[in-house]
Amino acid sequence: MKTSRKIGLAVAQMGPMHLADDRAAAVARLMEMMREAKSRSADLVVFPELALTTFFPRYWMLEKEAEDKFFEKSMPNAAVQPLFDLAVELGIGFYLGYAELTPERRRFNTAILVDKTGRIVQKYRKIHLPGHADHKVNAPFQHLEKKFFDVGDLGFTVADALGATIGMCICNDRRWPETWRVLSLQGAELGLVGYNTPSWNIHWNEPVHLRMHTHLIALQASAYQNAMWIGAAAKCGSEDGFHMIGGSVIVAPSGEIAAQSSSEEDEVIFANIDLAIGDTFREHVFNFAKHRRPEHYRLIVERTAAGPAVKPTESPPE
Ligand code: CDV
Repeated sequence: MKTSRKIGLAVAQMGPMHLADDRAAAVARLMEMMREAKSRSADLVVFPELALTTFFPRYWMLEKEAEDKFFEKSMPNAAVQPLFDLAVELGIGFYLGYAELTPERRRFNTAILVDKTGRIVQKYRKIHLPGHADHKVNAPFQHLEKKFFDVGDLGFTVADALGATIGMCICNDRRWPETWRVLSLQGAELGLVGYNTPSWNIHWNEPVHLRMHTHLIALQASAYQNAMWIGAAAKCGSEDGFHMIGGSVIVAPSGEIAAQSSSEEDEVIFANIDLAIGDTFREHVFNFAKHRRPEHYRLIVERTAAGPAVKPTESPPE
């Protein structure tokens, strides 16, 4: 049995952020949940994707209007500084998702990892951007991430912080096995993800229950196959009439759910996670060095879309 290596992990789910809600309201809610996380002895609290605003990609507007209303020009800025100050005061780290406008006027869907001293130790810019860039006039709402955001340019990286090797991703990234494998190949023991998942799919008539099912199955399989813990924080409930799923979870390297939210409101869930559980999986069934066969995985990096079958390298036995 391995010596346990425990860290307190909190996931702070947010209920709806309406169009009328300003940054101060968001930050006040995040601060309240950060206090609760600390009271439950968390070392780290995970907040959602685009936690400071409503999920604005559902609205058609010009890029400039979106920049003015929903993007952060610096981080921390005056509105968010109290959250950083509280993290230092309490001695707690956090993951925070927000819309980033760079000095070069590039726009990213971004998450940062902040340590207990208030320092940004890692930044991630969302790579798998779902949705579309055109105006779907007949759709009940838009999903304009391809219009408002550039594809992330920082790759999938890990940081040694808060007692763990931590990797980050954002929302739709969690559905792609490549995300988690690239993180686990760098030794990630804990993956953090924030999300806004609309309950309805504007592209096809997907039954609502599948939204929760595919969310959970992606996280549980990814945690297991990569021998890592995952903390996933929703922004959920009905934002100005547009409903999004909850289902914030902490998943163990076994794929089992260690904690799950039970509301569609602001809610903190917590688990005292033992990173050593991941070591056991990494040593045995997912001992990458022993069992992976990258020479047979070339298509994964050579192809984006599915293409023709490859020829077998040898004839099958008679
Ligand atoms: N914000 C997201 O990336 N949402 C997607 C929706 C569009 C499916 C998700 O994967 O949850």
